[in-house]
Order: sequence, then structure tokens, then C-alpha cells
Amino acid sequence: MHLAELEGLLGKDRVYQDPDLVQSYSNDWTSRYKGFAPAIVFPQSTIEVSKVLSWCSMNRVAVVTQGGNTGMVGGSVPLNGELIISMKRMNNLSISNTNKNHIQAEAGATISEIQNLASSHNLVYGVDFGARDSATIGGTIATNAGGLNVLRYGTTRNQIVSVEAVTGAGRIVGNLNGLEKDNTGYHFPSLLCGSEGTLAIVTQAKLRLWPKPEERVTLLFGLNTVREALEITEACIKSNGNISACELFFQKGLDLIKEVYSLHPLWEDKHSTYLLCEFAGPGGITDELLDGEIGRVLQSQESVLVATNHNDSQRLWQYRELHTLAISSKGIPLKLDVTLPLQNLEYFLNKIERKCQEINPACSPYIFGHSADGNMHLNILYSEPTVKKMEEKVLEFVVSLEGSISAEHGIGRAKAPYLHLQRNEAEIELFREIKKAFDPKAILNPNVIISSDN
Ligand code: FAD
Ligand code: 2HG
Ligand code: ZN
Repeated sequence: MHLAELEGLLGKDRVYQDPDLVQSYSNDWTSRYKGFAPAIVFPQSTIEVSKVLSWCSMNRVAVVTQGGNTGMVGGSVPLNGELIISMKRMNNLSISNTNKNHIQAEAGATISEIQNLASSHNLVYGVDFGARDSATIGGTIATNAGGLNVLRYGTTRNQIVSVEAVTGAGRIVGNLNGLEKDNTGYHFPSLLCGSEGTLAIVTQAKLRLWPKPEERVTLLFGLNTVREALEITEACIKSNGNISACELFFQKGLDLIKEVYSLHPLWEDKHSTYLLCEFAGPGGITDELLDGEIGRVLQSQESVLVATNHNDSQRLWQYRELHTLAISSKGIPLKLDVTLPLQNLEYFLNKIERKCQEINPACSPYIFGHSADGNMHLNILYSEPTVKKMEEKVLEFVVSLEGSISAEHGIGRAKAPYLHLQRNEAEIELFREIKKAFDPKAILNPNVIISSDN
């Protein structure tokens, strides 16, 4: 690989070969995937991305695109010595001058940066989750990230109005016209969203913003069964258009968080199951809630904490949000991110721990997730040496219950061997054809979504 040519095209301050720097971009957030790369490129404009990809395509140099490198499925790691393209330096953003409810963002802008700009205009961005300070717009578009507020605003796909991207052949496609209605053939924002960097590098997007809620109320329930938690989830979904989050976790995860972060117990640890619900909307929603069905639910429960200001709410949220970090502090878990139809969720949750322990009695599964979406995160510690078998059996179980093997983290490299559980041969063949059209030399994120073995 003649990196000097690339330096000549872009300038020396865009291409870095320092081994320590390159190494610091070569492993994934979970530490499961460790790669190596000849160099890292930091383009600063769409034209520069186009120049890099044209050069790579001509020279058949495989690349891995990276945003914040917070992905959970090994998609942003150069496992086979690919060149890393980091989008971090493309992070400009501004409120659109054609529509004040849209934000125009370069791919490397983080979720927090978008949220802050939106907030200063009395608006919010609809996607939010724990990695907000590092995860980028490009990465979240590539993975169609979900997060904490999907039931209110939808996934990332629902936020994108327009997208600009560069194909594997170096061609700039898409636009930033910001038109809410634009039925001119195939819809690139939809196609590129969730394509995990296998079709094109997203360079910029126009994103929809939403009115900032005036009032927010967070409820944390201490419960004793999954059924109770799912009944309250259902009541929240039905009762009030202002529901914005329903998050489920269990005593085992709470015990770990208490240990790692020295947090207080909840209700002296007498419950097994916890549900955090958040409502956000116009002024007066708290009173409205208390007068309606949710008020009746609250009266029927003995263990409920209610937070109506930011600090109290954050105190409740930390019991949910710290799961990922607390688990990672103990080892490298097998991470599964699945959706179940709501009617099968209780069955799944009641069976899954036993199922894992039957495969490996030494394993330690932690379960938490977004209950209203039927999206559960299963983090299994100490599953070696049965990681593969565990993954296969759990994913087969999910499919047998009509669920999905990837809810919001994507397929990446981690789940590529299981794509056939969800997609039939005709679909996978079509995936290959679409990939060929966008990336004829197959240089973008090799083995992501479709591995060379399936
Ligand atoms: P990266 O990790 O850098 O990349 C992810 C994938 O996108 C890779 O395949 C990469 O090649 C590709 N990619 C990156 N940038 C581009 C681009 N500009 N163009 C094309 N392809 C690109 N995810 C959720 O969905 N919901 C959650 O609630 C959630 N919570 C999380 C909490 C924590 C603590 C952590 C660490 C992660 C969490 N994630 C969650 C996972 C992760 O943050 C998301 O997958 C996020 O979308 C990744 O963004 P990123 O910028 O870090 O992308
Ligand atoms: C969450 O909902 C994230 O907290 C991360 O999607 C899940 O760590 C995980 O498995
Ligand atoms: Zn999640």
C-alpha cells in the first residue's frame, strides 16, 4: 500500500501511521475485537472522503469507517489490517437555514453535540443513549441506533430527512435538500440507514428535531414479577401519548451496579424486577398523569419513586444506564441484543437464564433493556469456552419466538454468521447485489453484515 500517494492526495496532516495512535483506534469498545491497521485517515470534507475512496477503490485497499467506535458488534474494527477512516474531524453542525426544525450535521458530530445545539433552540433530537458523548451521527445512521426514546420518536431512521454519502467507488450521492416529501425513486436515507458502512460512507445529514418537552416525570417501580413490569409497560403505552421511555432491569444487575459504583440499594433489595418509565410533554402532564390510568397504577404499587426535576431523575436513571459499564468492569461479556414480540417477552425472560445455565453452568447472564420495544440486552459474563454455542442457541431461541437477532446494535461482524437465521437466501443474495452496486471493489467494511462464509 503506497500511503505516500494518499498523503500526496490529501496532505500529510490527514494520514497518520504512528503505531500507538493507530493501535488506539484498532480495538472495539467491548474489547472483544482487536484489530491492526497500516494507518488512520482523518478526512475533513466530503470531497476528501471521495478522494480517499476513489484511491482505495482503484488500489483495492480495504477500509473500515469509524465514528465514535462505541459500536457493540465489531463493525468499526480493522480485523484484517484494513485502513481506518475516522470521521471525527468532520463535526460541523448548524440549524438548517431552510427549516428551523432541522439540523444539518457532518457525520462526526456526536449525539451530545446535536442534543446541545437542539436544546439551545428549544428543540430536542429524538435519539438518546448512554454513549451520547462519543457516538456520532454517521455511526448512528450506519447502525440505525435506537436507544431510550424509540417509543416516542422512533429509531434513527425516523430522524433522517436527507443524507449525503460517498460510495465505495468514491461517488458522492444523496443530497441535503431537507424536503419532507421527496418521492424521486429509491430513498437513499432509508437504504443507507442500517447499512453499517458496507455501502457508503455517510458524510452529512439533515435531521428532524422535535419540540422540547416542558415537563418531565420519571417513575421507578420496584416489582416482583416480569408480568407486573410488562403490564405497567402496556398501561404506559396505552394511557398517555407523552410516554418517552420504559426500561426494564433486574436485581442481579442492580447488585452489580451497587457494588461497582457504591450506589444505595432500592427498597432494601426486597424486589426482583425494576421498571423505569419516563413521561415528557407540555406543562401539566404530571397532574394529568396522576388523574388518569397511571395514577391508578401508582396507587396500586407500594414501591414507586417519582422524580420531577433533572437531578432526581438522573439519580433514578443511573440504575439503568450504568449496566453496560458495570458489566464490562467484570470481564468481556457475550453481548446479545434481541427483540421479542411483546406477547412472547414474558416467556423469553422467564426461560432465558435457565437456558444459558444449561449450556454453561458457570456463566452469568445479565438482562436489561427497552421493554416497550420488546428489545432486551443479554450480557453473558463467563461464558467461555461455550461462547459460540451459547450465542447460537440463544439466537435460535429468539427466532423460534418470532423475534429478531439484532434489535438496535446491528449485525456487524459479531452476528454475521447468524444472518441466515433471519434472512432467507434470496434476501442475502439481494444484499450482495446491492453491495456490489454501491461498492464494486468490495472495499468497504469487509465481512460486516455478510461474512465471506455465508
Ligand atoms: P462506530 O462504533 O464507530 O461504528 C459503528 C458502525 O458504523 C461500524 O460498522 C462503522 O463502520 C459504521 N460507521 C461509523 N461511521 C460511519 C459513517 N460516517 N458512514 C458509514 N458507516 C459508518 N446503541 C443503540 O442503538 N442503543 C443504545 O441504547 C445504545 N447504548 C449504548 C450505550 C453504551 C454505553 C455504549 C458504549 C454503546 C451503546 N450503543 C447503543 C451502541 C453504539 O453506541 C451505537 O451502535 C452507535 O450507533 C455507534 O456509533 P459510533 O459513532 O460509535 O459508530
Ligand atoms: C443500552 O440500552 C445499550 O444500554 C447497551 O443498548 C446495551 O450493553 C449493552 O448490551
Ligand atoms: Zn439498548
